[in-house]
Amino acid sequence: MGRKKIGTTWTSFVKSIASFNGDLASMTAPPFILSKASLVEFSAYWTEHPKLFVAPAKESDPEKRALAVLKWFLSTLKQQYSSRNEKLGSEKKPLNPFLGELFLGHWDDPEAGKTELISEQVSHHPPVTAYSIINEKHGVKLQGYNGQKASFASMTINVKQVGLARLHIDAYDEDYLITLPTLHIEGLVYGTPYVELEKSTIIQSSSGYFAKIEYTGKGWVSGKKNCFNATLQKVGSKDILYTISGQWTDSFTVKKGKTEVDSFSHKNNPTTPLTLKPIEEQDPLESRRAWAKVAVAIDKGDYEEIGMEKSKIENAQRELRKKEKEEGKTWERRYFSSVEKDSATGKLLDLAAKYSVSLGVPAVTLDDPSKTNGIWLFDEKKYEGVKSGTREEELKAAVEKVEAATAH
Ligand code: HCR
Repeated sequence: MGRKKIGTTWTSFVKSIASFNGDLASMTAPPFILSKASLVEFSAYWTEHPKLFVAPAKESDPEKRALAVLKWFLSTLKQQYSSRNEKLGSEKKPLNPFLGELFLGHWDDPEAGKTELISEQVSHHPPVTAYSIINEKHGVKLQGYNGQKASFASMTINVKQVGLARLHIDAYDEDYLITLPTLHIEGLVYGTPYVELEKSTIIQSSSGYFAKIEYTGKGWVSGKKNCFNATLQKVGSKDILYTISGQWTDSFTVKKGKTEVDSFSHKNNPTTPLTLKPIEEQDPLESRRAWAKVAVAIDKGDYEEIGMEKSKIENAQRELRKKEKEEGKTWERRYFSSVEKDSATGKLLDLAAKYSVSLGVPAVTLDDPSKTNGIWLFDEKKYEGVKSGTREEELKAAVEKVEAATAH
């Protein structure tokens, strides 16, 4: 009886997404596939292995640094795309962050030291999350922003990511541009959704290294899912310096020619937990605190309560936007600013465009900024203002506005 009910609900859900408009936020899902985590939390997946995140800074040879960056990137894929799916086929729909929603925390690692995470929802329509992840001790900084464009075809949800990530290593004043993979949801028809990556992503370094990762899905020979092949090349040469292949959800090997020189397995590399403030000490705009009541309702599986609690947040946001429009104001992002041009990214894109063509890889271009409501950069001045307390009044006023709108 219960099984039939879930089956029926799932079928109507799949039917309903067949007509959705490409904005993931507009997709309504039954309570049993709702996740308690908001998309603003997903930025944390970049650094659940802080040791690998800072490893490039320890390499004095640029080729080894580029390889270390590639290894770290590959290690992040399991967290990004399957960590909510430990039991295969249990992917869930995340909560849609509201404008200004924050996810703040840090990782403490005996080797890497402290790595700080700042993630902020910088746009609601279209939904865009920006993040900054900094390890001061090793001078490694990652920043980026991303949104998603989705479509439904042949019983699957196809998701194109817009935006990019950029890693900076202070000691070598080196930048790495990382493009974001396209993905689709498998298992929809059977009620067992999981992510499969497709096509390719590239990592272009300012020092002239070019990594290409090709997602091959289910390997023809191995029959295993989530497979990939990656290569690292020096720009201007067709020689392949390293190849890496394996399963991004499990393990991979690094080869120089035919010789295995390194390997990585998730089994032997447990993740480092992110430290968050207890909910009662969090800022009211921090994700877990803001969505706490919705999370309780999701745990209970109470659709009505979920709807009611979500509506409180959504209506308050609508009211705020309306007021801002009337007053000719816009919501001040706490940590990020939108820029017309980002020259560091521009240089990397030029390099990547030049070499991708010679290597037969589709040219890498910056997504039209209108798709992400701008190009979003971490704003150090804003950050310093928060840390030093000089923006205290401004932040207090912003929180009061949200709280007043929610109380209505
Ligand atoms: C596609 C997805 C929402 C977007 C998620 C993104 C692309 C967000 C940015 C992160 O850095 C990387 C990332 C990882 C996630 O794997 C990806 C999500 C996977 C599923 C979710 C869909 C909206 C869920 C659809 C609902 C299913 C159950 C049918």
